[in-house]
This record gives sequence, structure tokens and C-alpha cells, in this order.
Amino acid sequence: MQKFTQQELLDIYNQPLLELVFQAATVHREHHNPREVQMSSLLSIKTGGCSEDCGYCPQAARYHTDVEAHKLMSVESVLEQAKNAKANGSSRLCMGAAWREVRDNKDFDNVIEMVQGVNDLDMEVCCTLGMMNEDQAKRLKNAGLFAYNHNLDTSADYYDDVISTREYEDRLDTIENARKAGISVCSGGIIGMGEAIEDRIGLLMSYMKMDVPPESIPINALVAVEGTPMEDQKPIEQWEMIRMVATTRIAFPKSVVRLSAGRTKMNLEGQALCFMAGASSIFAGDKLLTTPNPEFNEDKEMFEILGLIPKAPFAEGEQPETKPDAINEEKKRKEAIREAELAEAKKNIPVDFQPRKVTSVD
Ligand code: SAM
Ligand code: DTB
Ligand code: SF4
Repeated sequence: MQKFTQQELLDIYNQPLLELVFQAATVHREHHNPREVQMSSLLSIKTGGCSEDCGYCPQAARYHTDVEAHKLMSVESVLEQAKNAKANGSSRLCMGAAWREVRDNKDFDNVIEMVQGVNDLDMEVCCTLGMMNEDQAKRLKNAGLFAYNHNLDTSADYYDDVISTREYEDRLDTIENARKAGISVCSGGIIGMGEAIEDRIGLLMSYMKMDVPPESIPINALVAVEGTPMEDQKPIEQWEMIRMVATTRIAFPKSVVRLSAGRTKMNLEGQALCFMAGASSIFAGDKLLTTPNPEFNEDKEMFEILGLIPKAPFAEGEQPETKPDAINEEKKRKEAIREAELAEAKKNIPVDFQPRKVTSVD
């Protein structure tokens, strides 16, 4: 892979727009089928109440937004939503949790079951659960996780203006842990947070420094949500989104560039130029995690007008096997023993047994 410098990428980003789109479209056609676009559905499996201070995020507990906090969804309802997403043409489900980090608890045990269940539906399973260690990554991989999303969000230089409760290095470590476990990496950023163009390129340079860049790079435009510190950020022009998508495509010819948050502010022509310039994935469905996204029917029409076709699952990598999870299996084994013991004990209760009445407790 060609390694670009910061200055080279800046020059690429700043060239006349149509030259940039043409250059990116040429690179795109060398490595991808330009008609194919992956449809990925997002599902917020645990919403709001997050301890972090990410300045863009409506789910941070410290900001007063309209987002209602919800505990982790049940495995059954997640699988129901996954089936709906599949029926609507999505080949990937990305499950997001408003967590700072993964903890080894019952909730994580349930997420493991969700991953197993969705993988068994033959969909690509992606999770975005915050920071995770290598053991947690291995457990997810074993359950059948295809990809892990963990964004660097912006350049290392601008990062401290956006988040203070965790470091850029922490994010790089989580990405490395996913990589070591053999999970495909999805990592990108947000534009329109008040950063300079140099920071947008700085984000790409962080990926350029990696031995293996992310397989998928989401480019989000800030969704400025009332109540967050970024509520008054001026929306970016769609030309900026096109420039960022095109530059990412040229910098990382083989990665999937994902046109992510911010599509409700773009028109069909703007999105068309993004696909022309190398975007080959979108989030589908009328909701991102907590904010609106174009309606399913609108996207269907867009695909028809532009002659795009939804990408089949596992076009970029083999489907992982769903393997039994040692921790959950042990839990089930202990539960089965307990239930058998209870049934046995019930058998030994005499038929005329009356529980003793407790009349007063002093
Ligand atoms: N809590 C986990 C974490 O931070 O890694 C996972 C969920 S978090 C919401 C996933 C990503 O969504 C963030 O890294 C950020 O890039 C993106 N995001 C969140 N709020 C956004 C907003 N208002 N506009 C655009 N992107 C946003
Ligand atoms: C990504 O880069 N963008 C998605 C996904 N990865 C998890 C999330 C966008 C969230 C936008 C704000 C919201 O809906 O809460
Ligand atoms: Fe929490 Fe993730 Fe939102 Fe940051 S981006 S506040 S970690 S949910």
C-alpha cells in the first residue's frame, strides 16, 4: 500500500473538486465494484447514561439531551430487529452500546449471545461497545463477531478539544486488541466539529501509520444535537463530505469507505458524488443510534435512480464460525443442575405439606 504524507493528502484534499472526484473514482474502480454498496443497520442495544464526555454525543449522561436512557435490550428483541434489518436488505448489523468500556458481567454475556444469534442469521455482525481488552475481543470473535467499530474520531492534535475522559492511545489500544483477535476493524471519524482541514487529514494519517489500516472507515458528519457542547456547530457543506470521502478512498484504496452520519442533510446529488468518489457502504434504516437517518424507502429509491446494488454479506471476508462460549456454557450447566435439584426436592415434599404460617416478626 502506498504511504502518503500529511502534505500529500492535504494537496489531494484541496485540489479542484471534480479532479478529486475523478481521481478517487479511478482508484475506486481498480479495487471495488462501483455499483455495489453495503447496507448496514445500526441498533442501539444500550442507550444513553454514558459516563464519558465526548462533546458530540447525545448519549453522555452529563449533557441534557432528549435521549432517554435504556438498559441493555433482551437477546430476543435484538434478534427480532436483526431479522427485520435482513428482510429490508441489510447484510450487516452494527450493535452499539453507550458504554465507556466492556465489562465482564451479565450484560456482556448477553451481548455474546446476541453476536452468536445474529451470526447464525448469516449477517455480518459488528459491535461498538467502547474500549475492550484482548480477552474480551477473543470472546467476541469466538462468538462469531465479524467487525468491531471503534472510531478515532479526529486527529491526535484535536482530540483533547473533543473528549477528556479517555485518551487517543486508549482508542489505538482497543483497535489493536480487535486486530489481534482476528476481528475486522471499522474505525473512522467525524467532520464538522470545528476542526481544521489539517485535523481531518491528521485522522487519516493515524490510520496511515498502522501496519494494517482499518478494513472499514466510516466518515460521519456531526449531527449537532441540542444539549451537547457542539449543539451550535454550523453544519458542514456537503462538498466537504465529498472531499473527505474521496481523500479517504485515495489514501486507503482497499478499505470500505462508509458514508455514515449526516446523510439527512445531503441531497441525492451530493450522495451520488460520494458513491462516485468511493463510498461503498451506508447505514440503512430510519434511525442511526439515537438520531434520524433517511427512510428505508428513500434509500431504496436512491439505489434505483443511481443503479446501485446492495452488497451481499461476507464479500470482504469469510463468515466467522459461531462457537460455544465457555462462560455461558458453564452458566447453563450450573443452572441445569440447580433446576434438577429443585425438581428433585419438590418430588420429596409430602402432598399434604402446608408451609408454616408466620404470624408476626418482631
Ligand atoms: N460508546 C461506544 C464508543 O464511544 O466507542 C460506542 C458508541 S459511539 C455512539 C460510536 C461513534 O458514534 C462515536 O465514536 C462517534 O464517532 C459516533 N457519533 C456519536 N455521536 C455522533 C454525532 N452526534 N454525530 C456524528 N457521529 C457521532
Ligand atoms: C459510526 O462511525 N457512526 C455510527 C456507528 N459508527 C456506530 C454512529 C453514528 C451515531 C450518530 C449519532 C446518533 O445517532 O446517536
Ligand atoms: Fe459514551 Fe460512546 Fe457517546 Fe462517548 S461516544 S459519550 S463513549 S456512548
